[in-house]
Amino acid sequence: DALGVLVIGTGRMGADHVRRIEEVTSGARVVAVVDVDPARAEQVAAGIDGCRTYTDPVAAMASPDVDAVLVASPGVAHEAALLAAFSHDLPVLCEKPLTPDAASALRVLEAERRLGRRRVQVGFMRRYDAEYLKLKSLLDTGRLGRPLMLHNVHRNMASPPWWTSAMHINDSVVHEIDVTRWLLGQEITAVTVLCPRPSVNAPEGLQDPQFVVMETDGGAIVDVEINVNCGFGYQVRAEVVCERGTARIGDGRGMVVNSAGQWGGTIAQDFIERFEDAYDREVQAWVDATRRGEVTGPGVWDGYAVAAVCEAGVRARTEGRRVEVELVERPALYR
Ligand code: NAD
Ligand code: ISE
Repeated sequence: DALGVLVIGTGRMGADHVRRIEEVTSGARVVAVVDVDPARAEQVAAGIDGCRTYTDPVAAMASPDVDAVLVASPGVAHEAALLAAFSHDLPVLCEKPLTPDAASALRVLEAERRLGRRRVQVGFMRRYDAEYLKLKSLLDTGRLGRPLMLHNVHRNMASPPWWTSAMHINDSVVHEIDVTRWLLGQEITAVTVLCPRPSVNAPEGLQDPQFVVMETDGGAIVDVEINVNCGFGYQVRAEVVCERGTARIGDGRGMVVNSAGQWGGTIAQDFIERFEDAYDREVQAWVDATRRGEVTGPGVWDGYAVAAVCEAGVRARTEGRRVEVELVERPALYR
Protein backbone atom coordinates (compact mmCIF):
# COMPACT_ATOMS: atom_id res chain seq x y z
CA ASP A 1 0.00 0.00 0.00
CA ALA A 2 1.11 3.56 -0.67
CA LEU A 3 2.59 5.37 2.33
CA GLY A 4 0.07 7.95 3.65
CA VAL A 5 2.00 11.18 4.17
CA LEU A 6 0.98 14.19 6.27
CA VAL A 7 2.76 17.38 5.14
CA ILE A 8 3.12 20.08 7.83
CA GLY A 9 3.66 23.57 6.41
CA THR A 10 2.45 24.30 2.88
CA GLY A 11 4.69 27.25 2.01
CA ARG A 12 7.33 27.21 -0.70
CA MET A 13 9.02 23.93 0.26
CA GLY A 14 5.91 22.19 1.62
CA ALA A 15 3.91 22.90 -1.53
CA ASP A 16 6.79 21.67 -3.70
CA HIS A 17 7.10 18.46 -1.65
CA VAL A 18 3.33 17.87 -1.93
CA ARG A 19 3.59 18.20 -5.72
CA ARG A 20 6.63 15.90 -5.69
CA ILE A 21 4.95 13.16 -3.63
CA GLU A 22 1.86 13.29 -5.84
CA GLU A 23 3.60 13.53 -9.22
CA VAL A 24 7.16 12.20 -8.93
CA THR A 25 7.62 9.90 -5.92
CA SER A 26 6.44 6.31 -6.16
CA GLY A 27 4.88 4.44 -3.24
CA ALA A 28 3.44 7.44 -1.40
CA ARG A 29 0.47 9.82 -1.44
CA VAL A 30 -0.45 12.95 0.48
CA VAL A 31 -3.42 12.17 2.77
CA ALA A 32 -3.47 15.48 4.66
CA VAL A 33 -1.76 18.86 4.92
CA VAL A 34 -1.42 21.26 7.86
CA ASP A 35 -0.84 24.99 7.86
CA VAL A 36 -1.52 27.66 10.47
CA ASP A 37 -2.88 29.59 7.46
CA PRO A 38 -5.99 27.57 6.44
CA ALA A 39 -6.26 29.28 3.03
CA ARG A 40 -2.72 28.14 2.19
CA ALA A 41 -3.52 24.54 3.17
CA GLU A 42 -6.78 24.56 1.16
CA GLN A 43 -4.98 25.88 -1.91
CA VAL A 44 -2.31 23.16 -1.77
CA ALA A 45 -4.83 20.36 -1.02
CA ALA A 46 -7.14 21.39 -3.87
CA GLY A 47 -7.07 18.83 -6.66
CA ILE A 48 -5.60 16.03 -4.51
CA ASP A 49 -8.18 13.32 -4.10
CA GLY A 50 -9.31 12.97 -0.46
CA CYS A 51 -6.56 15.23 0.92
CA ARG A 52 -7.76 16.75 4.22
CA THR A 53 -6.59 20.06 5.68
CA TYR A 54 -5.83 20.97 9.30
CA THR A 55 -4.46 23.93 11.22
CA ASP A 56 -3.23 21.80 14.15
CA PRO A 57 -0.44 19.24 13.49
CA VAL A 58 -1.32 17.18 16.59
CA ALA A 59 -4.95 16.68 15.51
CA ALA A 60 -3.76 15.69 12.03
CA MET A 61 -1.31 13.06 13.31
CA ALA A 62 -4.08 11.22 15.19
CA SER A 63 -5.71 10.15 11.91
CA PRO A 64 -5.28 6.41 11.18
CA ASP A 65 -4.36 6.90 7.49
CA VAL A 66 -1.27 8.98 8.43
CA ASP A 67 1.76 6.64 8.17
CA ALA A 68 4.53 9.26 8.05
CA VAL A 69 5.10 13.01 8.42
CA LEU A 70 7.00 15.50 6.26
CA VAL A 71 7.78 18.66 8.27
CA ALA A 72 8.15 21.81 6.13
CA SER A 73 7.06 24.48 8.60
CA PRO A 74 9.61 27.15 9.67
CA GLY A 75 12.52 25.88 11.82
CA VAL A 76 11.07 27.34 15.06
CA ALA A 77 8.05 24.99 14.71
CA HIS A 78 10.09 21.80 14.10
CA GLU A 79 10.68 20.74 17.72
CA ALA A 80 6.95 20.64 18.58
CA ALA A 81 6.14 18.75 15.36
CA LEU A 82 8.93 16.22 15.94
CA LEU A 83 7.96 15.55 19.56
CA ALA A 84 4.32 15.09 18.51
CA ALA A 85 5.38 12.66 15.76
CA PHE A 86 7.44 10.70 18.32
CA SER A 87 4.42 10.41 20.59
CA HIS A 88 2.46 8.90 17.66
CA ASP A 89 5.51 6.77 16.73
CA LEU A 90 5.50 8.20 13.19
CA PRO A 91 8.57 8.35 10.93
CA VAL A 92 9.53 11.89 9.84
CA LEU A 93 11.32 13.68 7.04
CA CYS A 94 12.15 17.06 8.61
CA GLU A 95 13.29 19.96 6.44
CA LYS A 96 16.52 21.62 7.56
CA PRO A 97 17.29 22.88 10.12
CA LEU A 98 16.38 20.11 12.59
CA THR A 99 15.69 22.94 15.06
CA PRO A 100 17.05 26.53 15.26
CA ASP A 101 19.62 25.97 18.06
CA ALA A 102 21.71 23.28 19.74
CA ALA A 103 19.70 23.17 23.01
CA SER A 104 16.43 22.39 21.22
CA ALA A 105 18.20 19.92 18.89
CA LEU A 106 19.54 18.15 21.97
CA ARG A 107 16.00 17.91 23.40
CA VAL A 108 14.89 16.21 20.16
CA LEU A 109 17.93 13.90 20.35
CA GLU A 110 17.09 12.93 23.94
CA ALA A 111 13.45 12.28 22.98
CA GLU A 112 14.49 10.03 20.07
CA ARG A 113 16.93 8.20 22.34
CA ARG A 114 14.09 7.52 24.76
CA LEU A 115 12.17 5.94 21.85
CA GLY A 116 15.22 3.72 21.39
CA ARG A 117 15.31 3.87 17.59
CA ARG A 118 15.86 6.44 14.88
CA ARG A 119 12.68 8.00 13.49
CA VAL A 120 13.94 11.10 11.64
CA GLN A 121 15.63 11.85 8.33
CA VAL A 122 16.74 15.51 8.15
CA GLY A 123 16.28 17.38 4.86
CA PHE A 124 19.94 17.94 4.03
CA MET A 125 19.21 17.26 0.36
CA ARG A 126 22.72 17.96 -0.95
CA ARG A 127 23.62 14.42 0.14
CA TYR A 128 21.27 13.26 -2.65
CA ASP A 129 22.56 15.62 -5.37
CA ALA A 130 24.16 13.70 -8.27
CA GLU A 131 27.33 15.84 -8.28
CA TYR A 132 27.85 15.70 -4.51
CA LEU A 133 27.29 11.92 -4.64
CA LYS A 134 30.04 11.59 -7.29
CA LEU A 135 32.41 13.70 -5.20
CA LYS A 136 31.67 11.61 -2.11
CA SER A 137 32.28 8.34 -4.00
CA LEU A 138 35.60 9.65 -5.35
CA LEU A 139 36.79 10.77 -1.91
CA ASP A 140 35.75 7.42 -0.42
CA THR A 141 37.99 5.52 -2.87
CA GLY A 142 41.00 7.28 -1.31
CA ARG A 143 42.49 7.72 -4.82
CA LEU A 144 43.17 11.42 -4.22
CA GLY A 145 44.68 10.88 -0.79
CA ARG A 146 43.50 12.67 2.34
CA PRO A 147 41.40 15.85 2.01
CA LEU A 148 43.27 18.95 3.21
CA MET A 149 40.96 21.79 2.20
CA LEU A 150 37.39 22.26 0.99
CA HIS A 151 36.47 25.52 -0.77
CA ASN A 152 32.76 26.32 -1.09
CA VAL A 153 30.79 29.01 -2.88
CA HIS A 154 27.10 29.55 -2.00
CA ARG A 155 25.35 32.39 -3.80
CA ASN A 156 21.68 33.40 -3.81
CA MET A 157 20.08 35.88 -6.19
CA ALA A 158 18.60 38.19 -3.52
CA SER A 159 17.66 37.95 0.15
CA PRO A 160 14.00 38.32 1.20
CA PRO A 161 13.02 41.36 3.33
CA TRP A 162 13.07 39.44 6.65
CA TRP A 163 16.65 38.16 6.14
CA THR A 164 19.17 38.86 8.95
CA SER A 165 22.97 38.57 9.10
CA ALA A 166 22.62 35.47 11.34
CA MET A 167 20.58 33.71 8.63
CA HIS A 168 23.66 33.56 6.36
CA ILE A 169 24.87 30.79 8.64
CA ASN A 170 21.64 29.39 10.14
CA ASP A 171 19.74 29.19 6.86
CA SER A 172 22.37 28.90 4.12
CA VAL A 173 25.81 27.75 5.39
CA VAL A 174 23.87 25.13 7.39
CA HIS A 175 24.07 23.08 4.14
CA GLU A 176 27.88 23.41 3.79
CA ILE A 177 28.23 22.45 7.46
CA ASP A 178 26.26 19.24 6.91
CA VAL A 179 27.90 18.41 3.60
CA THR A 180 31.42 18.99 4.99
CA ARG A 181 30.81 16.54 7.85
CA TRP A 182 29.38 14.02 5.38
CA LEU A 183 31.98 14.40 2.60
CA LEU A 184 34.99 14.31 4.91
CA GLY A 185 33.53 12.05 7.62
CA GLN A 186 34.84 14.55 10.21
CA GLU A 187 33.29 16.84 12.82
CA ILE A 188 33.79 20.61 12.71
CA THR A 189 35.66 21.86 15.77
CA ALA A 190 35.99 25.65 15.35
CA VAL A 191 34.57 28.51 13.27
CA THR A 192 35.86 31.98 12.32
CA VAL A 193 33.87 34.46 10.21
CA LEU A 194 35.44 37.29 8.23
CA CYS A 195 33.35 40.03 6.63
CA PRO A 196 34.33 42.14 3.65
CA ARG A 197 32.64 45.50 3.21
CA PRO A 198 28.92 44.92 2.48
CA SER A 199 27.87 44.70 -1.16
CA VAL A 200 25.86 47.63 -2.59
CA ASN A 201 23.25 44.97 -3.52
CA ALA A 202 22.66 44.15 0.17
CA PRO A 203 19.88 45.92 2.10
CA GLU A 204 21.12 48.57 4.58
CA GLY A 205 22.55 47.03 7.75
CA LEU A 206 22.96 43.49 6.36
CA GLN A 207 26.43 41.93 6.58
CA ASP A 208 26.55 40.42 3.11
CA PRO A 209 28.63 38.61 1.91
CA GLN A 210 30.38 36.67 4.70
CA PHE A 211 33.43 34.39 4.57
CA VAL A 212 33.28 31.43 6.94
CA VAL A 213 36.35 29.38 7.88
CA MET A 214 35.92 26.06 9.67
CA GLU A 215 38.41 23.60 11.17
CA THR A 216 37.74 19.87 11.46
CA ASP A 217 38.86 17.14 13.86
CA GLY A 218 40.65 15.48 10.90
CA GLY A 219 42.90 18.51 10.38
CA ALA A 220 41.11 19.92 7.31
CA ILE A 221 40.30 23.60 6.67
CA VAL A 222 36.98 24.52 5.04
CA ASP A 223 35.95 27.90 3.66
CA VAL A 224 32.55 29.15 2.48
CA GLU A 225 31.75 32.32 0.56
CA ILE A 226 28.11 33.01 1.46
CA ASN A 227 26.71 35.74 -0.70
CA VAL A 228 22.93 36.10 -0.65
CA ASN A 229 22.52 39.16 -2.89
CA CYS A 230 24.80 38.30 -5.80
CA GLY A 231 22.11 39.50 -8.21
CA PHE A 232 22.76 37.05 -11.05
CA GLY A 233 21.47 33.67 -9.93
CA TYR A 234 21.86 30.69 -7.62
CA GLN A 235 25.25 28.95 -7.44
CA VAL A 236 26.63 26.23 -5.19
CA ARG A 237 30.17 25.03 -5.80
CA ALA A 238 32.60 22.84 -3.89
CA GLU A 239 36.24 21.97 -4.52
CA VAL A 240 38.13 19.48 -2.40
CA VAL A 241 41.91 19.74 -2.33
CA CYS A 242 43.50 16.40 -1.46
CA GLU A 243 47.10 15.24 -1.15
CA ARG A 244 47.19 13.75 -4.66
CA GLY A 245 44.67 15.83 -6.55
CA THR A 246 41.59 18.05 -6.44
CA ALA A 247 37.94 17.58 -7.42
CA ARG A 248 35.37 20.27 -8.09
CA ILE A 249 31.60 20.22 -8.58
CA GLY A 250 28.89 22.80 -9.23
CA ASP A 251 30.17 24.58 -12.30
CA GLY A 252 26.72 24.14 -13.81
CA ARG A 253 27.97 23.72 -17.37
CA GLY A 254 24.80 21.96 -18.49
CA MET A 255 24.61 23.11 -22.09
CA VAL A 256 27.05 25.43 -23.80
CA VAL A 257 25.59 27.47 -26.66
CA ASN A 258 27.65 29.18 -29.40
CA SER A 259 25.79 32.05 -31.05
CA ALA A 260 26.29 35.61 -32.32
CA GLY A 261 30.03 35.65 -31.62
CA GLN A 262 29.67 34.41 -28.03
CA TRP A 263 29.59 31.12 -26.13
CA GLY A 264 27.87 30.44 -22.81
CA GLY A 265 25.05 28.88 -20.82
CA THR A 266 22.44 29.77 -18.22
CA ILE A 267 22.61 30.01 -14.42
CA ALA A 268 19.96 28.45 -12.16
CA GLN A 269 17.83 31.09 -10.45
CA ASP A 270 17.02 29.35 -7.17
CA PHE A 271 17.47 26.19 -5.10
CA ILE A 272 14.19 24.67 -6.32
CA GLU A 273 15.71 24.59 -9.83
CA ARG A 274 19.33 23.75 -8.90
CA PHE A 275 18.47 20.95 -6.46
CA GLU A 276 15.28 19.58 -8.08
CA ASP A 277 16.80 16.13 -8.64
CA ALA A 278 18.29 16.09 -5.14
CA TYR A 279 14.90 16.79 -3.54
CA ASP A 280 13.33 14.08 -5.73
CA ARG A 281 15.97 11.53 -4.70
CA GLU A 282 15.81 12.58 -1.05
CA VAL A 283 12.03 12.12 -0.78
CA GLN A 284 12.10 8.84 -2.73
CA ALA A 285 14.85 7.49 -0.45
CA TRP A 286 12.79 8.46 2.61
CA VAL A 287 9.62 6.80 1.27
CA ASP A 288 11.50 3.62 0.28
CA ALA A 289 13.29 3.33 3.63
CA THR A 290 10.09 4.07 5.57
CA ARG A 291 8.19 1.36 3.69
CA ARG A 292 10.97 -1.08 4.60
CA GLY A 293 10.66 0.01 8.24
CA GLU A 294 14.10 1.66 8.15
CA VAL A 295 15.52 5.15 8.68
CA THR A 296 18.44 6.18 6.45
CA GLY A 297 20.25 9.39 5.49
CA PRO A 298 21.15 12.35 7.70
CA GLY A 299 19.55 12.05 11.13
CA VAL A 300 19.06 13.75 14.47
CA TRP A 301 22.75 13.52 15.41
CA ASP A 302 23.63 15.37 12.19
CA GLY A 303 20.92 17.96 12.88
CA TYR A 304 22.29 18.51 16.39
CA ALA A 305 25.96 18.71 15.35
CA VAL A 306 25.10 21.15 12.55
CA ALA A 307 23.05 23.32 14.97
CA ALA A 308 26.03 23.49 17.35
CA VAL A 309 28.36 24.60 14.51
CA CYS A 310 25.81 27.22 13.36
CA GLU A 311 25.63 28.63 16.88
CA ALA A 312 29.43 28.83 17.05
CA GLY A 313 29.45 30.51 13.62
CA VAL A 314 26.96 33.21 14.57
CA ARG A 315 28.93 33.93 17.74
CA ALA A 316 32.18 33.99 15.79
CA ARG A 317 30.80 36.78 13.60
CA THR A 318 29.13 38.87 16.31
CA GLU A 319 32.10 38.53 18.71
CA GLY A 320 34.73 38.84 15.96
CA ARG A 321 36.78 35.84 17.10
CA ARG A 322 37.41 32.13 16.54
CA VAL A 323 34.81 30.07 18.43
CA GLU A 324 35.24 26.38 19.27
CA VAL A 325 32.33 23.98 18.80
CA GLU A 326 31.25 21.91 21.78
CA LEU A 327 29.36 18.67 21.18
CA VAL A 328 28.00 16.16 23.67
CA GLU A 329 29.37 12.63 23.35
CA ARG A 330 27.82 10.83 20.37
CA PRO A 331 25.22 8.36 21.72
CA ALA A 332 25.39 4.69 20.65
CA LEU A 333 22.14 5.08 18.68
CA TYR A 334 23.96 7.37 16.22
CA ARG A 335 27.28 5.59 15.87
P1 NAD B 1 7.54 29.34 3.90
O1 NAD B 1 7.46 30.53 4.79
O2 NAD B 1 7.38 29.51 2.43
O3 NAD B 1 6.45 28.27 4.38
C1 NAD B 1 6.24 27.91 5.70
C2 NAD B 1 4.76 27.55 5.88
O4 NAD B 1 4.56 27.00 7.19
C3 NAD B 1 3.82 28.77 5.76
O5 NAD B 1 2.75 28.44 4.87
C4 NAD B 1 3.34 29.00 7.19
O6 NAD B 1 2.00 29.52 7.25
C5 NAD B 1 3.39 27.59 7.76
N1 NAD B 1 3.53 27.51 9.22
C6 NAD B 1 4.13 28.37 10.08
N2 NAD B 1 4.09 27.89 11.34
C7 NAD B 1 3.50 26.67 11.27
C8 NAD B 1 3.17 25.68 12.23
N3 NAD B 1 3.48 25.82 13.52
N4 NAD B 1 2.53 24.55 11.81
C9 NAD B 1 2.20 24.41 10.51
N5 NAD B 1 2.48 25.31 9.55
C10 NAD B 1 3.13 26.43 9.92
O7 NAD B 1 8.93 28.64 4.24
P2 NAD B 1 9.79 27.63 3.33
O8 NAD B 1 10.78 28.40 2.54
O9 NAD B 1 8.88 26.69 2.64
O10 NAD B 1 10.63 26.85 4.46
C11 NAD B 1 10.06 25.78 5.19
C12 NAD B 1 11.18 24.91 5.74
O11 NAD B 1 11.97 24.42 4.66
C13 NAD B 1 12.16 25.63 6.68
O12 NAD B 1 12.58 24.73 7.67
C14 NAD B 1 13.30 26.00 5.76
O13 NAD B 1 14.54 26.15 6.42
C15 NAD B 1 13.32 24.80 4.83
N6 NAD B 1 13.90 25.08 3.50
C16 NAD B 1 14.73 24.16 2.98
C17 NAD B 1 15.33 24.36 1.76
C18 NAD B 1 16.26 23.35 1.20
O14 NAD B 1 16.99 23.67 0.26
N7 NAD B 1 16.32 22.14 1.73
C19 NAD B 1 15.02 25.53 1.04
C20 NAD B 1 14.15 26.45 1.59
C21 NAD B 1 13.59 26.22 2.83
C1 ISE C 1 17.30 28.18 1.88
O1 ISE C 1 16.58 28.13 3.10
C2 ISE C 1 17.88 26.86 1.58
O2 ISE C 1 17.85 25.93 2.33
C3 ISE C 1 18.66 26.83 0.32
O3 ISE C 1 19.11 25.54 0.02
C4 ISE C 1 19.82 27.78 0.49
O4 ISE C 1 20.61 27.79 -0.67
C5 ISE C 1 19.32 29.18 0.78
O5 ISE C 1 20.42 30.04 0.97
C6 ISE C 1 18.44 29.18 2.01
O6 ISE C 1 17.90 30.47 2.22
